[in-house]
Amino acid sequence: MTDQHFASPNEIRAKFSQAMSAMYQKEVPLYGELLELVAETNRQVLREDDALAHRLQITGEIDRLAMERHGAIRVGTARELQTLRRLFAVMGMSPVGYYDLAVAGVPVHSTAFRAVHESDLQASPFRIFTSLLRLELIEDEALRELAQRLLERRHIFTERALELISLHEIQGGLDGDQAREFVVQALETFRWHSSATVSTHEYQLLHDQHRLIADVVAFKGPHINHLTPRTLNIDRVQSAMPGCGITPKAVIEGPPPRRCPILLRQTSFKALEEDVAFIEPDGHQVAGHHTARFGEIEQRGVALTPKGRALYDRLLQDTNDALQAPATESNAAQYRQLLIENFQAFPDDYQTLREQQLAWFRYFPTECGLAAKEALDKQSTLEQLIALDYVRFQPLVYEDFLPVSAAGIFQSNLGDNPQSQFATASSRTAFEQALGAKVIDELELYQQTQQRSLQACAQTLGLSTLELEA
Ligand code: OOG
Ligand code: NI
Repeated sequence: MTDQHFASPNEIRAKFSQAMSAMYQKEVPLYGELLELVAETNRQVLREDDALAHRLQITGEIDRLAMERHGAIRVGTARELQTLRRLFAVMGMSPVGYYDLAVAGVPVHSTAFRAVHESDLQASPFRIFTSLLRLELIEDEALRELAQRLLERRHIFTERALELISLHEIQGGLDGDQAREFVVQALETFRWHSSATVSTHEYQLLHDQHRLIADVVAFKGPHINHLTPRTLNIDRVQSAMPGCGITPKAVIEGPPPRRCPILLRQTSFKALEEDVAFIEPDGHQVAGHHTARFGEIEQRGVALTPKGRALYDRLLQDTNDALQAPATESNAAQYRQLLIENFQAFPDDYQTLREQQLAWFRYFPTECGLAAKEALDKQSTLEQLIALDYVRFQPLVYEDFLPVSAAGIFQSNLGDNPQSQFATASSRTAFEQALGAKVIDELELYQQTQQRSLQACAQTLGLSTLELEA
C-alpha cells in the first residue's frame, strides 16, 4: 500500500538518476560531451525517421528517451550487496536477471536493479548493473585475506543513508523531505574518491591479480564507473565520437545493425587514467594512477522471447566461432561482416518476429478499432483484429543486459587482452544468498507486460479476452 504522504518511488528514482548524471558530468566531463552528441543524434534521427518517431510516441518511449540511462557499480561483500538492494528498493528498483561473467574471465557475477512494471519504467527507466566480486576466485590465500580485510573495514554508506533506508522499511515509504535527503545521502556511496585505502605495494598486488580486484578493493566505495545514455542510432554516434575527442572501442557489442533492432547494442570509450593517492604504511601519501571509469552508449531494440533469445545466442556463437579469435581492433571489419552474414537468419520485420514468436510486443487498439467497438463480433480473435487494423502491435523494448556484451565492455576497459576463463560453476544460488533475495526472471516480466497489453486491448474493445495463437 502506498500512503499519500509518501514520495513516490518513481519520483525518487528519477531524481536520483538525474543527480547521479549531474555528479558524473562533473567527475568525467567527457560524459557530458557524449550526452550532447547522443541528444543531437537522437533529434536528427527523429526528424528523419517518421515511422520510428511515431512508434516511440505510441509506446511512450519518446518521453523517457532524454532521461534514459544505465550505470554500473561493483561491490566486494554480501553485506554491501544486501544493503544496496535495500537502498535501491527505496527507489522502486528490484534485482532483475543473473549474469555470470566468470565464464568470460571476469571474476564477478551481477544483476541489474531496475523498475519492473511498464508504467514505472515509463516514469523512469534508470538501471544499475551491479556486480559482486567473487573473492573465492582469488587463488593466492594471502591476497584473498588482504582483500577481505580491506573490504570488511570499509563503510560504503553514510550513517544517514542507513537510517533513511531503515525508516523506509519501517514506515513503508519516505515523505518528501526524507526523500530529498535520501537522494543526497545515497549519492555519496557512488562518488569517486581520489585517495585509495591501500599502499602502492598493496595496490600493485591486487592489480596484478586482476585489475578489477584493485578497482573494487582499493577504494572507499563503489564509485559509479560509467553512465550510459540511450541512442536511436549507435553507428552514427560511434562514427561521430572521434570528432568530439572520444575514442570508442573497435567493436560494437551485440547484434549487427538491422531495420528492426533487437535486444541491445553497446559500445564504450576507453577508461581514463586518473590521478590517485596511495597511503603508505607510515601514513604519507604517494601519487599514482588508476584506470576504471569510462563512457558507453547503447541502442535498445525489441526484447526477445526464449525462442528468439536462443536464436540470438546461437548466431552470436557461430559468428565468434567463425572469427576464430577474440574480436579486436585488428579484425573488427571482418567480425562485423561475419556478424551481418550470420544474422541473415534472424527475421528482420516486426510482422515475422511476431508471427514466429521470436519477440515480445505490446498491443494497442487503433482509432478504427475503437470506432467499430459496438459492432464488433465478440468472438473476434487477435489475428482477425490485426487483419482489420483494429489492433496494432509495437515492439516491447529490451530493458536488460547481455552477458557476452557485458564481458566485452568489462574487457575493453580492463585492457584489451582477454584473461583466461575461471574454471568455476555458475552460482546463481550463491549470488542470491549474498543478495538476500531471489533475482527476478526478466522473461516473466516481458510476458506479463505483453499479457497486460492484450487484456487492456480486450477491455477497451469490449471483448472478454484476447490471446496469442499457440
Ligand atoms: C559493467 C560492465 C557491463 C553493460 O552495459 O553491459 C555493463 C562494469 O564494467 O562494471 O555495464
Ligand atoms: Ni554499461
